[in-house]
Amino acid sequence: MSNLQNCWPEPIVRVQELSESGINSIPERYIKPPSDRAGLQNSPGNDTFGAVNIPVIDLLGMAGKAEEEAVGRACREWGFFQVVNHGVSPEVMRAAREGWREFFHLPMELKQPYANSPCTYEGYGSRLGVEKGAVLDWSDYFFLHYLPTSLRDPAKWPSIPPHFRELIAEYSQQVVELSGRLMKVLSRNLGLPEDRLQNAFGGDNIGACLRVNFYPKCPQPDLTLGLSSHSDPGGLTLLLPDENVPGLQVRRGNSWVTVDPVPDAFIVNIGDQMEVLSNGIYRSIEHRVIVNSGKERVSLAFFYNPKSDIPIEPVKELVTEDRPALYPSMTFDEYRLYIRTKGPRGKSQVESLKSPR
Ligand SMILES: O=C(O)CCC(=O)C(=O)O
Repeated sequence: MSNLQNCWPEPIVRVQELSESGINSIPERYIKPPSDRAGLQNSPGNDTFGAVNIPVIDLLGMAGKAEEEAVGRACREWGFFQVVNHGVSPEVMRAAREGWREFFHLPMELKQPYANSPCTYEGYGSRLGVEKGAVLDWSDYFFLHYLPTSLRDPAKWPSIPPHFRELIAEYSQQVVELSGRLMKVLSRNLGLPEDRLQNAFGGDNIGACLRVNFYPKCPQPDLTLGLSSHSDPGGLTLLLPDENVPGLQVRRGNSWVTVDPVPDAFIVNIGDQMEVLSNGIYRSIEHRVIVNSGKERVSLAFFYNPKSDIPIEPVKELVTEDRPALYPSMTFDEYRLYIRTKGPRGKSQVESLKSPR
């Protein structure tokens, strides 16, 4: 990732500070073009056609074929699902989320030492992308690496609240285990040996990182977004949403479905690398986050990614004469430079790679 510059193109403004300053209109930098704004039409579990929610899958009640079919169908039709009884400790999940909430509420002088740069993105940040003059999102975040261990540096993780670093490591380990289990289910559902996708990701040498998003209250939520529409560049994302405040919207045709979070569930979605490996069978779907004037929101997005320097391409068993390879081979390092440079841009990158059929 050495091609990225060391400094942001403009001074960084913490959205939380803006929000807490008591302004009643948002600076122009955060105002989205009318076509990108959230509007007022959505509420949890509803889209413009009525009550809809992404599939909810109970891993305890299912084994083998049933689990495989439910997960596979969700990844083909929605690219998103919620998973319950997944094996990650609810106590650890809640403690991690509350620990991060506490971190964001620390005084600025305790957070500022973690300020990040676009070179690695690691640390406390307030923008994605380095284009001068870009319209920004209404959120701050903290980004850290968990795997590979050569990139893991707990000294760069928050040391407050007490024992937080150990908790982050415990949470991450449990989420990695769940991700590995889902990778097997996804492989089997494609008719592949269960380790096939994991091996294509680099076996034990995968990447894993955490981005914790903090969406402060916004005085004009209809003019902006907490996170612009994007598809995730990596493999799989396991999102722990705020238990009280909905905000995630998933694209469904021409409308947006606001996800109604199930208590103690993870929201799982397919990323671009998985769409590529599956030769377009699994779909990496655009999503975005809306904000509101009454409540702040915290979410923990855990990204399970391929080893960053190996070629990722459609697995050969899924390439046939009738279904030629839809995407060229590319390393994840090459691929993610796009989002790190331009910021979130819908599905434009993976779509631009697609070969015409
Ligand atoms: O906050 C959310 O609900 C979604 C976050 C997200 O899409 C991301 O971090 O990539």
